[in-house]
Amino acid sequence: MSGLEPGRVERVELRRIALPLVSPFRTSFGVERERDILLVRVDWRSTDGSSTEGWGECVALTEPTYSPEYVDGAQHVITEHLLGRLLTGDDLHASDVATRLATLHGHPMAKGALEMALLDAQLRAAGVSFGDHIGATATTIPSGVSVGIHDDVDDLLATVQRYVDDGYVRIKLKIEPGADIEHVAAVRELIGPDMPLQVDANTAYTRTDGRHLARLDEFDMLLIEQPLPEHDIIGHARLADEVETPICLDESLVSASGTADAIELGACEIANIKPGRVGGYLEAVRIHDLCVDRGVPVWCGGMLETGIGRAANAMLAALPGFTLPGDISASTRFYERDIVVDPITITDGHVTVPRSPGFGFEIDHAFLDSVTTSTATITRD
Ligand code: SMG
Ligand code: MG
Repeated sequence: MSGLEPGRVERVELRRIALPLVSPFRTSFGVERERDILLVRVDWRSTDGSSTEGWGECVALTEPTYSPEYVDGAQHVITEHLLGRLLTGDDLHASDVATRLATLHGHPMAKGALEMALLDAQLRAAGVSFGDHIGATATTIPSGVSVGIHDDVDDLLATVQRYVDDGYVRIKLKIEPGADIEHVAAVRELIGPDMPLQVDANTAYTRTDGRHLARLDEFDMLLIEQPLPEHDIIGHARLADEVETPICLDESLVSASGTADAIELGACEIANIKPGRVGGYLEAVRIHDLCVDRGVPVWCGGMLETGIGRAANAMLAALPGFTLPGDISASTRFYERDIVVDPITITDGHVTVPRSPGFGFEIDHAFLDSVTTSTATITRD
């Protein structure tokens, strides 16, 4: 990677933490109440002899509901298969991680967490922020909030009103069959015609739902996110012809090349970029560049990250192609207390992009220790 000193990984710590959510978060695939999160800490030694630590956050959920990965599996594949390939050689760059792990299929969230930890360390060693490294320019970014499915429409409206009062500039509603048209209509009426609104189905519909989903067109939304199963690219392309609201892909997009194909087939009118889903922040930047080149608007998704992942997402979303508000809400949206000393907050609906080296967060070690449920250390031979 240009301008960064190569080095070696001396030691890796895999830490699991338990963080309760401030309220249950329901999607079409289930309810999250507490996060069990895998963090990766690396001790990095540059070829110039200096030592730095770097942190990565794995976005795999407890169960393989959002994608095939799950947190126990991610820890297992890292320990048994991935790490060994990174603990050799003295002149590693974070940008080599994907190539070194390429013969192992899948597991983008596990790979992405490792690449993130190395990138954080390598950037901190150079005193450079990830944002500056990739040419991100925005100093603040608009903050959107993702609202879970509510059984009761009045409860949903009360929740949305609270987020509007908090200053969020864009509302995303989770939907599923039976909790869609009526919910969107009520929220649109509450927030008025001008506030940006979008929905996310997390694959809950089928190819035959085109006419039903077209009923959402009258609510003038930014996009419909991932209505169909992730492998159904042709189905999304057909839906894009049937429905006026732009179709945005999330789960379907797992690489830059796959994103290029989905765009070419007419299935992806807008892209949700999530670094964990695509194997890391460097592939996320490549997808951003590709989408800018093809004229496809992008925004940064979220996986209920702690302050580690949220800071990194904010830096990524400061790239110029991120023209739509992302799911980068305040830390307090999900957590009572964060594991960083400088959690993401929103002011006038915007998040200030961190500027300090690496991914720009500082760990709150005492609190982190208090929520740690296990720690495993792997040292280089
Ligand atoms: O981090 O603000 C966040 C969550 C955003 O809705 C969100 N994420 O499909 O986009 C998505 C979901 C995935 C996680 S749902 C448990
Ligand atoms: Mg989504």
